[in-house]
Amino acid sequence: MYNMEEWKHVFKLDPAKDIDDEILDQVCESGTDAIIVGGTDNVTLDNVLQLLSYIRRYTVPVILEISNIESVTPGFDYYFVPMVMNSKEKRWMMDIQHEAVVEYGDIINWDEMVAEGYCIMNPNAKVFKHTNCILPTEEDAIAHARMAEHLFHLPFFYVEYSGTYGDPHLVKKVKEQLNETKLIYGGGITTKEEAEEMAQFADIIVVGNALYDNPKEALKTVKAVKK
Ligand code: 1GP
Repeated sequence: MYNMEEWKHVFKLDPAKDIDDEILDQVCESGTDAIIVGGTDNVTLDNVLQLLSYIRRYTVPVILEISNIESVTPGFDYYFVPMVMNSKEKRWMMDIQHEAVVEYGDIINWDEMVAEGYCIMNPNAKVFKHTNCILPTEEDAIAHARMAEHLFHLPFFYVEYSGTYGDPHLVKKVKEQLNETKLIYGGGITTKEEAEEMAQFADIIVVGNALYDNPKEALKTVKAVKK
């Protein structure tokens, strides 16, 4: 449907957070390759539907990054399914996904489902605590990337620093391991310079929080990476 292979830039909107319509319009018209709807806490069917129906007035592809089963609804172009590779609990890698497939397996459109191997690198991020992660060393992160590519054949490996700007050296090292699996980087991108830096290594960069904190600067990250 869409050529994700060519995507470079994505905005992530948190359905639990308020955003002005005017800014939302600019996000939708920014030229970003897609908008991910996703968050950690207080993601409900109500706030997901609200955001979806607003974004749907535009042509930009819209993805639901599934954080809980209750908030899943039809109408998105894709559903990204996080599998947290550095969680201490198998639950976050496999079991909650399994539960969902037990319940909805008959009606899932598999062409819309896209798995993401998550490697969460910021110990202060909500999602790190929520999914009971262990902080990976560079060596660990590289091994997760190799497993994502060679053992699991995942379409995406997501280096997640949510809330803080990450280590470009590590992102570069991780990228060197990946050929088929695409690398997503997210975390702390607030300026076009940071976007450019991470886009040297990551196939796709994700900008989230900055849209709420300093939308004017955040919007500039699109042109910085899509030349
Ligand atoms: C969060 O990776 C995204 O899942 C983006 O991170 O909110 O820090 O930009 P920020």
